[in-house]
Formats: sequence, structure tokens, C-alpha cells
Amino acid sequence: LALKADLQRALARNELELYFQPKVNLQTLEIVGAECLLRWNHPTDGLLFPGPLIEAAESYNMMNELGYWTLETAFKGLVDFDMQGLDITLSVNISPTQLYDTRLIANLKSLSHKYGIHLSRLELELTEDIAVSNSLMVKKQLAELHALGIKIAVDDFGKGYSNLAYIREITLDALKIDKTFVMELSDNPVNKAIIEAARVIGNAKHCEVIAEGVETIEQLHVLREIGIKTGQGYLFSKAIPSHEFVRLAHSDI
Ligand code: G
Ligand code: G
Ligand code: MN
Ligand code: NA
Repeated sequence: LALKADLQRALARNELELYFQPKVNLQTLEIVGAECLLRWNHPTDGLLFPGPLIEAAESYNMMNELGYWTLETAFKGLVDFDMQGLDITLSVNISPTQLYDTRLIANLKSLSHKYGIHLSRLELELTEDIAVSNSLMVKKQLAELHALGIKIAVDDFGKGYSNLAYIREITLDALKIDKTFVMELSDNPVNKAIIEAARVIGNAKHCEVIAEGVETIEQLHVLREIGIKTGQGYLFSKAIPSHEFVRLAHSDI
């Protein structure tokens, strides 16, 4: 856990950076989007993963501030990518605290207006637990976000306390299959069955199904065979800084 002062300094002195992990069409290997992942350029410890920072933000009641920084930086990223000729969508992870924030919708609308970027270019990733939480507030918030054209993705699908009855009720644009099922494909045949089941559910709900954690060619082949159209993983790229992402998107994976 980071200290409150660290977090405040990181926000004030611009130590935060968004990295982009390509989302890839598994047939053509074309980059169709990216997931934004927070990184912390710590003044003495170097580049850090975001876990401790996010935990700190939650415990010091600064998650909405950190989340706003991430959303605004994603909009700036979309403006930059547009200028580089990349017409892609960006996915941003949002925490339950942000989803419960009554200002979320107004903030998104004003960012869209400020940067001239349509909200349909943005996807919000919610962990399965929050997406299926049986809360009227969450349901209303999701419906309103969706009505604005924002895409809603359930992250880490299969890993949380799946409530399939709830998955059935809410409007979804994407199911992201948790990376453990993909990474352990060759260890246990049940993993393949679970991915197939996710594909069937996604088809029935008319939503995109994305495989995370694709690390090997063998896994890519199995996913193609199952009929999964989109994937992310180290086989294609880890999360990289924006200038590297632009370069990668203009070349071939
Ligand atoms: O690359 P990776 O180690 O970055 O991500 C670690 C975890 O942190 C993942 O579960 C990811 O969803 C989460 N995460 C990364 N960036 C953000 C962010 O901007 N907001 C939130 N809420 N979570 C993030
Ligand atoms: O938001 P989510 O919890 O899905 O966060 C994605 C996490 O998975 C990030 O920490 C990201 O860096 C990591 N990740 C992305 N691709 C791979 C991969 O192919 N293998 C592994 N082990 N981790 C990955
Ligand atoms: Mn995610
Ligand atoms: Na995930």
C-alpha cells in the first residue's frame, strides 16, 4: 500500500502514465483497440504496477480522483490516436467506487465534449463481482452509460462470484474471459469447455467475447477453433507506452 502523500504527489507531479495493451482480431491479428493500464513512474523505485496505488486511492478516499485522471488521459489518448490515423476504441478499468459515484456520467459527458470524442469510443471494464452485484443503483448506472453509447465490458469473467441470472439481465457489450482459463488451456480440458460456454453466452447476448492472457501460438489456435474473435495477451504485446502502441498499430504483429 502506498502512502497518501505518495499518491498526492504522483497525481500532482504527473508521475502517472497510461500504458496500452493491444486488443487483437484473432483471425487477422489486426489491432482493434486497447486496454488502458495504469503505471506509476516512481521517482526512486522506477516503473511500478498499479496495485498498491489503486489500493491506496481506495483507502484514502481518492479513487474518484485517480479514476478521473485515468478517464481524462484515455480521452487525450483517443485524440492522439485519431491524429495518428488510428480509429480504435479504448477500454478503461473502473472500480466499484467510481461506478457508485453520482458524478461519473456528468464527468464522462463533459470529457467527451471537451475532447470532441464520441462516448462510443470508450469501453468501461467492470469486474464481474460489481457487474453482477444485485444493486439497483448499479443496474441504473449501467443502463444509463449504455444509453450514452459507452460500451460495458465484464472483466475477469468466470473468476468472480458469477451470477449468471444477473449477467442475463444486464446489457453488456463485451465479456472478457479471465486470463487463467486461457493460460491453463493445455493443463485441464475443462478450461476449453468454459471458454466455449462463454462464447455461447456471448453470442446469445449479442456481445463481444474477448480472451485475455493469450501467451502462446497453441492457445491462439485453440481460441480460433472455439470461435473466439478477439484476444489480448503477451503473445501480441504487453501494455506499452502510447508512442510504442502507435508504432505497433501501424506495423504488423
Ligand atoms: O497490468 P496490470 O498489472 O496493470 O494491472 C493490474 C490490475 O490493476 C488489473 O486488475 C487492472 O484491472 C487494474 N488496473 C490497471 N489500471 C487500472 C485503472 O486505471 N483503474 C482501475 N480501477 N484498475 C486498474
Ligand atoms: O484488468 P485485468 O484484471 O484483466 O488486468 C489485466 C492484467 O493482466 C494486467 O496486470 C496485465 O498486465 C496482465 N496481462 C495482460 N496480458 C497478460 C498475459 O498474456 N499473461 C499474463 N500473465 N498477464 C497478462
Ligand atoms: Mn481489465
Ligand atoms: Na481480466
